[in-house]
Amino acid sequence: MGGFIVHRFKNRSVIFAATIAATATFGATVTATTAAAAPATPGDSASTSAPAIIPKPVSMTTSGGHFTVTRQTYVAASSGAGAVAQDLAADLRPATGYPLPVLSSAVSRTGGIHLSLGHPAALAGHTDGYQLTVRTDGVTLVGSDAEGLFDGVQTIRELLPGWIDSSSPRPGPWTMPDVSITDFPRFQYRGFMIDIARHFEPPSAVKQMIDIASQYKMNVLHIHLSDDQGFRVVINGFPRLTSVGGMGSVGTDGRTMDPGGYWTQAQYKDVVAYANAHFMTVVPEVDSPSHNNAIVMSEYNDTSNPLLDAATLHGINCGLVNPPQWNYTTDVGYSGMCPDNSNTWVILTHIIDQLSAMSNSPYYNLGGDEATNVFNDAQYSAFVNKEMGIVQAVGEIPMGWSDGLATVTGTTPPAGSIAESWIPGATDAPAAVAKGMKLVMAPADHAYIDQSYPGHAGGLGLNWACNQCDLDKNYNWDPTGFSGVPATSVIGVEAALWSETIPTLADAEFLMLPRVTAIAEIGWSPKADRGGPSSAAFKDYVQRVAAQGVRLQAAGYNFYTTAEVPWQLVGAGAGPRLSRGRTVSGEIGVLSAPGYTPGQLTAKVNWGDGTTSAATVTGSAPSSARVNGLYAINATHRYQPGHVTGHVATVTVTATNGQTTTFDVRILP
Ligand code: TNX
Repeated sequence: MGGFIVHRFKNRSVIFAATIAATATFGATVTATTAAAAPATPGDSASTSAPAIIPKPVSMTTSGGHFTVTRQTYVAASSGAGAVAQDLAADLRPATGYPLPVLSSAVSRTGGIHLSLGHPAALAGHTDGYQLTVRTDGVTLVGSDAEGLFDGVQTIRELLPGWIDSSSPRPGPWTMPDVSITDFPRFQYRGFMIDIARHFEPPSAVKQMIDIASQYKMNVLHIHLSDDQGFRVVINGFPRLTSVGGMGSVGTDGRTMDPGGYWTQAQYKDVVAYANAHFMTVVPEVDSPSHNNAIVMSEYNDTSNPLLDAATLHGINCGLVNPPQWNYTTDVGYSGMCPDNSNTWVILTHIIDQLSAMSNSPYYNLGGDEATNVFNDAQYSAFVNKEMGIVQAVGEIPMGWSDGLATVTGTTPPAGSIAESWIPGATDAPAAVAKGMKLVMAPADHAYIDQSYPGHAGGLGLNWACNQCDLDKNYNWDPTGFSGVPATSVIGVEAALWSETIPTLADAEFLMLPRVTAIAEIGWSPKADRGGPSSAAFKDYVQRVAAQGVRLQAAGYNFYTTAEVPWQLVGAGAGPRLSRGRTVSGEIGVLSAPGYTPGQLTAKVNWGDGTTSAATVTGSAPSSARVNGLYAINATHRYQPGHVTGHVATVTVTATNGQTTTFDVRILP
């Protein structure tokens, strides 16, 4: 069998090499790499004057003052804004500990956050936009629709201190700078793709990815549900798809295969509902006519299934391996279902019907990539043309990978169907334009967030499209900047997290963050001169990524502390109690210091009584593919009688690279 199988790197580097030759603008991937995360030149964090919002808003002005969320703050919702107002209150309650009641819009007291739907002139002609005004006496958010309102709420979260994303109370104060923001997306489709076929992820993990992606205003969750190594959602009438096809996954760490898993239909619907509540539509993908060994292996011997014709069942296999065998490596381009076997269409029709009925997107993704080892053009186009007809018959718009669906001679995608362009240089995009398709741009060297980081941190990531790939590579490109790709054809972008190398949620987060912020910004923010690591746009962006550090750490996410970002130190007081009215002892604060080890940090405390002493910084240091945790700051002090005035101490933390932060600790009697 080995002779037939095309190995990933061989296969894809051929495509890649051809792309480089064909694309004059395509340069070699060279990123400056620094061995360790070397955060920040001193003072970098302070130089961010505008609020650090990702994606960057269309327009934003600041006016000096600030609004503070307090125990008295309420959220007011006018008609149609209630659900998003509840989201906002729920987002802000855990860290603030405040009640944040949601009231009807009739409330006119000052000090509230007012949410409504409307059509301010500045949003004319735009969908999913919002206007946000923060003033000392209150906050007003107007959404052009509920999705715009939700996106405005994400901006409110980013205007607050990053500790707002903590699941337990933090001391605040919860101030937001006074701003006037008008904002709307550049592209309607801002996707995040997760592959749960190569490695299984449970619904809870995908919900966390929804939290992350929707926080940066992404609005499509594309789930790659099936591939050679696994089939991940129950299809009624075909229990073997999951009981057989769901069991394995790509083997890592010397294993032949890793454990698999699958979702019930109830779980799938629950994830769709969760995505819906976060204004993400779910695009299901079951890859065909190749990349489907899990389907073939499940159904090849499903002879007692009354829906299938047992006598001709072996005829579903058109793959290069016959009889079919499991292959849990990262090989591609060997499997295939036969277009002229009736069982193929019984199986696919049930899959398409059931997934379309359970999803909430106008699109059904039939895959269509990397099938040319198995099928000639006539066979391939006959297959996908028939399948696109089935997709249309259930009222969905066909979507698939552009290298096949658009590029192979003889395919006839209906006008307005969607091609996802993934070949570096977008050489697979012009064919889609010529066939009247719309484009989602995911050029692998920029938007495939499964590619390795510099130093292959943690052994994670493939490297066929972008070896040693740092954040500048994800950020510095433009979806309409490829030859033969007119802006009118592009509906959006997608960050694709393929999972061959990622067995755990923490590994997935590591590759996803902060990269997803780059693709989110490209999808949302106005076109900018994203020219390279030294461009003004990139320098501005990495400052704003730096401000995400405390936010991501407060939320407990794993992420890559790239040396391209000047990560900041941010502390918060812990509110220690005096014992016997005089002694402070134990934890006095927490510190976010992404990428720093405790040994790089020193802390001292000015106790407010004329004395200063050292504090300790403790916690788990960063390790391979894991960010460090928040650090605890501990100290002991005994006030002299008569010196316990005000009970406020000041902590200063200094890193070996000169970065520093200062925060107050309110000492409780
Ligand atoms: C290409 S993109 C693939 C996937 C792999 C990915 C790995 C595409 C349509 N096919 O099957 O998982 O590269 O980076």
